[in-house]
Amino acid sequence: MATDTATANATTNASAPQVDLSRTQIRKRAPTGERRRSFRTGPELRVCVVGLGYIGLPTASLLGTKGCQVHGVDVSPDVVETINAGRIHIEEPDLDLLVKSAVQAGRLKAHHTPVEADVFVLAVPTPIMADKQPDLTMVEAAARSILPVVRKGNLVILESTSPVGTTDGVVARILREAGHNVGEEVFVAYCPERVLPGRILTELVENDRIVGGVNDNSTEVALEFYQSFVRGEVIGTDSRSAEMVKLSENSFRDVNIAFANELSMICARAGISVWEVIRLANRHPRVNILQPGPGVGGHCIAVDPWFIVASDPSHARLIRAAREVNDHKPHWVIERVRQCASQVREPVIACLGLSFKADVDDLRESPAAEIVRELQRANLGELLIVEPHLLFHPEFELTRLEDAVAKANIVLVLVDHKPFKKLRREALHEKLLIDTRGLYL
Ligand code: SAJ
Repeated sequence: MATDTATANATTNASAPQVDLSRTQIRKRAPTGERRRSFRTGPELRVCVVGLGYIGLPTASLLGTKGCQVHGVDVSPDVVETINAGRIHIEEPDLDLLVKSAVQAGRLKAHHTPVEADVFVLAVPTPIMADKQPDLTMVEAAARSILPVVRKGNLVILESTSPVGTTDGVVARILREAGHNVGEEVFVAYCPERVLPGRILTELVENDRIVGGVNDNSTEVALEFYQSFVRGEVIGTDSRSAEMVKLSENSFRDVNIAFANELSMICARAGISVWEVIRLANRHPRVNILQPGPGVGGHCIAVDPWFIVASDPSHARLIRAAREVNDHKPHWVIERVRQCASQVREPVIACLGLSFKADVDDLRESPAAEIVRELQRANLGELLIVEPHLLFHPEFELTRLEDAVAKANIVLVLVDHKPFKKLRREALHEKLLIDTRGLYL
């Protein structure tokens, strides 16, 4: 397809034609050959979900409760065992109930290897390497793992956040190389997940979804599958656009949080409350500034923008700058702690929160955890670490909120967890407060 080639060459050929935006409308035509099977969810549909993490497991259990026969695949023996026992290995509201009911109804089974199915959903991690280049080895491995069981008429969907070109250049390529007629006999599409950790089960069903096939047949088949269980609108496009949509969503948020974080550092230097400034600026009908924090964490927003930067470094200047601002923020916070610690004789620092955002137990890419680790190394005083979402952590010794605050002379707020909001303000009396979330204004 000429437009795709033009996009692929964009980094090396500045005069290459731009992406053809008129392709967003999908032509409705039935796949060639025999009448194909239905891809609507129900007892007839066999679904194989590869990767049972934060996206794969909720998806697998939801499809199980919709009556599909779901076979989940994970490389971890612990994960497989836990799920088959009807339990879960991650914290997410109501997921335990959903998994239990799907497993007990015999609709969800976990295993180490894929089996024959009608639909394959690949939901594996796509991290970045130390040099900020995407690591697609798990997508490749997932695509190769289904090769022995893929049959004519199957639909293969990639849900992992991926650089533009991955669905066609990795997943479809592997299937083609194995002799499959992709687009005519085996359908391949990209459908990015869009759920917010903490609200996964609601958003899995309610959010609009974007579905992009490697050709029109594939888009059409994938649309039918998602439309049968998603209440939001499911919109078709091509796979490269769908990949870029996902990266744009998270880069949009990263850039906007970077703006808030930059503002917070400028306001602090000027002796102005950034929270007051944002609250008042947001009274303008066309202004909506996000909230500053200790940095940006999680495995999505702090990672995905790098996929765009890696693909076109000369143009992705704003996206890169935003990443740098957000990555710098934890260091700025540590510097503030250092200044406070130098003002008291025996610093006792209560660090409130370790997770990457409020009301979750997830420490991945968490700026809060990064800051606490650095404070441990810097040895500025006694550290009392509070994380109400964890009972125990091998790396951090945890203290109760009230005890930590009572004993501390410096209180460092890193996460805006609900229990922290309930703290009596008098408890903070005569303590130095570094409130990176604006919790105790
Ligand atoms: N954050 C701020 N200030 C804000 C909002 C967020 O500092 O005003 C911080 C959070 O504390 C956290 C980070 O940003 O450290 C990311 O949190 P988040 O709640 O914005 O997003 P995630 O990473 O939990 O989920 C995002 C979502 N993407 C968007 O909102 C565009 C979600 O819909 C995606 O499905 C998910 O990434 C993903 O998997 O890509």
